[in-house]
Amino acid sequence: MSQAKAKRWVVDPGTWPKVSSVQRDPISNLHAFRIAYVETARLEALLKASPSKVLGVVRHDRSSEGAHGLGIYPLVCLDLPQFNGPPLAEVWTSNLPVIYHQAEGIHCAMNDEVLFGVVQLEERPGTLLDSVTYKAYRRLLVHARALGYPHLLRVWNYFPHITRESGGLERYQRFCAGRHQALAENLSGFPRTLPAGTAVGTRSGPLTIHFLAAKRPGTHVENPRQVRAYEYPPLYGPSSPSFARATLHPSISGSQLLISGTASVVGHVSAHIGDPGNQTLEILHNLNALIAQTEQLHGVSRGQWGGQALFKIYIRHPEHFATICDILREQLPPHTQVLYLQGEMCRRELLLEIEGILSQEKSITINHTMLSSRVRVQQPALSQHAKPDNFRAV
Ligand code: 3EB
Repeated sequence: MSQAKAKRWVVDPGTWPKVSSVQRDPISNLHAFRIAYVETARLEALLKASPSKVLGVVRHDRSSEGAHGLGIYPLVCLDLPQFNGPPLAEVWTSNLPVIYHQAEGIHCAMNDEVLFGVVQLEERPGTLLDSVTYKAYRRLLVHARALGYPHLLRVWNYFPHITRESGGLERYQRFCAGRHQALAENLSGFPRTLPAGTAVGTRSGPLTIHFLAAKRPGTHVENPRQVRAYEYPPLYGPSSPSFARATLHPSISGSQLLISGTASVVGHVSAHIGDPGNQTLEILHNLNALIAQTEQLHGVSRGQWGGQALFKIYIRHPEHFATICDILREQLPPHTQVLYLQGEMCRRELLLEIEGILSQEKSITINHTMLSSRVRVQQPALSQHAKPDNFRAV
């Protein structure tokens, strides 16, 4: 990487206005990152008030591209139409000092713990998605390592026409091949160190990858109800998908669980074909199992997930929105921030996918009775090996 070409800014910590009533941190004011869905209409005012604290912004209306082109923070613009409510942007903030870095099409913001970055590559006519993906991943891995953040925690991948055929393979399969090759070559500890992931099809736009990397390793978690994605049989493509089901990021002010895009997949098979309601319930079951696994293996107890919680729901067909939304309104805890977007899953039969971020705040004991009464999950009819666990995590 050419340091000479790189632009760098050091920005002092300032004060970030309160963006959401659910954000609270009574123990420590220092946090490596926080995320909030903020009304796009309020975004500019918030950013102007305190640009120093922004790690990155994710917008879901491509028309916004260039709107903040002069911002020093990484900006991700995705063509994933939002279903309901006022337009929301996802804002990543930190109250540690932040440094920005831009080089070779990569834009990063970093503090003493984490790096938030985005890389975007156009697909030129005649090039295949595997080679574009390989190039993007190589770049991000090389840069993140050179900047001192070798541990990938979480990656989001977006590109159009995800299930379209291209040269005898589906585009998602080509994407998986390029990603697999770059990670196998450049990620130390591969595949056990693979980050949590999302891969969703947009309506238009370049290959856009944003990611969170860290100075210290996170803990990658697998789901007992699902085959590890990187061990999927070749049935789904020549290279397996390179992601973990979740990553736990430990931090002094409390940990975050970064949950991958979770679909109605049991074992490695898509469940409830054609049935958005049951796919939603199966996903909740998968999320419960994943959270329970994290708690068992990593000494977290249910009552500790009292910090902020965000969920992003990707839905393939607008006509399924009402059904899915009705279920999730009941099932997700009231203090969660939820964003519904229209996007395409990598398998044609998958109708939705849910990703999330849960936070713990250390030293806070939350009344368990209060938590259990907040959320009740109906057990999906087709649950086989999952525990009868309620979604009490947040
Ligand atoms: C699945 O479980 C559904 O390729 O990065 C979910 C999350 C899925 C991430 C990825 C794919 C990815 O296989 C698909």
